[in-house]
Amino acid sequence: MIREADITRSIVRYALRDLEEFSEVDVVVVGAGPSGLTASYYLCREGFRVLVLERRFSFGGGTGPGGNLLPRIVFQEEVLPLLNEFGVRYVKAAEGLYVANPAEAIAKLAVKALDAGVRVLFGAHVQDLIYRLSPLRVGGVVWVWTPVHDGGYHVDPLFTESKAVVDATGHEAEVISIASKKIPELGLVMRGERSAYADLSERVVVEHTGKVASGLYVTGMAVANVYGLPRMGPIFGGMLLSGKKVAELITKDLSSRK
Ligand code: 48F
Repeated sequence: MIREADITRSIVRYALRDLEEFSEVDVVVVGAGPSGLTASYYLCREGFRVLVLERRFSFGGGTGPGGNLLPRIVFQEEVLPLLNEFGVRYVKAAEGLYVANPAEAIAKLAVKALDAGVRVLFGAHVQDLIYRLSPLRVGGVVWVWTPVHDGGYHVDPLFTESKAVVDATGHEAEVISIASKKIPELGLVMRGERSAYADLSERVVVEHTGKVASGLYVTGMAVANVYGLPRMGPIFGGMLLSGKKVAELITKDLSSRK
């Protein structure tokens, strides 16, 4: 017979083990959209302990709705090796452009990341950062459960310390926006996302991906908001390339500290 008490015990015992482990990791990635999942996959493959905190209860961020709710997203030619690595199927749709199904793309990114060892916590809203002085650096994140945040209750949070924090929160660039207001010592200024220019945006978002302060990195659409770059709409190659690039930069930075 299935006992309700055993259901509860099982959940509490294993969930609390996870939460204890999540008090300190190597890298916190905020956001389980395409850039965050790609970054976390490549970081985990390098042997780092990676935790993805996602305020929703699902993967994908802006991927699922495709282009204006039409179930297709677009990738450019240079990203095909990554799609092949993730096992995402695509077909050629125009010169240099390939279409894929958003549900498949995000499911396969998520499976790849989880199989590599990435830990994911759903319903965790990052509301602040941990910082240190001398030397000045970001040292982790401050988070509460999403229903607590959305309910507007004042509930003291939990912390996750880390060597690196990645803002993969999409258009809002929530983490860096918080840092720009609450850690003035970092001197961060949000320039705000600009109007659409897909070709330019795909290039410059990847170029600007990287470290914004000691211990704090940016990837994906958040890059556009931080640096005043154009948006690109439902083309996703830059998100994957940006995620891969930030993972490589963090790997270099953390490896040189060992
Ligand atoms: O928005 P999102 O998919 O960001 P991305 O990886 O990709 C952008 C594209 O989806 C698309 C685009 C480019 O083609 O224009 O928009 O840059 O995923 C961001 C994730 O971060 C979560 C949010 O719920 C979403 O799943 N998120 C945002 N703020 C927080 C957060 C927060 N404060 N704490 C936890 N998660």
